[in-house]
Amino acid sequence: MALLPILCYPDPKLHTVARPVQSVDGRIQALIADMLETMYDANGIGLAATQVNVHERLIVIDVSEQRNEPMVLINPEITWVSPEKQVNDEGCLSVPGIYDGVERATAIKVSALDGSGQSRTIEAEGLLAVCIQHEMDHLMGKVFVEYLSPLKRNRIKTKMLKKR
Ligand code: K1U
Ligand code: ZN
Repeated sequence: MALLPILCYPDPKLHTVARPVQSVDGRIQALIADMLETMYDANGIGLAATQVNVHERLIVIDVSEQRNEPMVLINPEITWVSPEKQVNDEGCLSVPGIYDGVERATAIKVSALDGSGQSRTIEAEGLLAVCIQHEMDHLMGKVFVEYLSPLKRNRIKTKMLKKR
């Protein structure tokens, strides 16, 4: 297993649209193991392959308190979103130190393959629903700061560039 470098905003590679995973083979299983290790090491609750510069539709998540309930979503598709929306504070491992409110659906249904290539349907609410929507945005090349005002976004961009 290996820790993978995480791309930092405003790296243009974060805006790449990911392609579907063609086959859940040994290469993908090794990537899943590395992404889980990287997510736990960074104290994140989720990580999209885009963030480690792999542009395939794969995300890992663990929102459990004990950090022992890893979830793998391959080729995820949202099949239902609740009409109810809520603003939650979000963070991002690609935008370290920045937290701000984003409006998301409070509940969603998602179909995806798991780490063994089995088809799954997930009904999510609360933090899990927020995290899945955040990670699926990454796969579409969208970073959460793009929901913020241009003024806030530009301030964040300047701060991140100075940090480099
Ligand atoms: O995608 C990522 O960069 C991971 C990100 C996921 C996320 C956190 C919060 C809301 C939506 C999505 C993180 O894990 S940020 C760091 C973190 O652990 C965290 C931040 C706020 C609340 C809970 C956890
Ligand atoms: Zn993120």
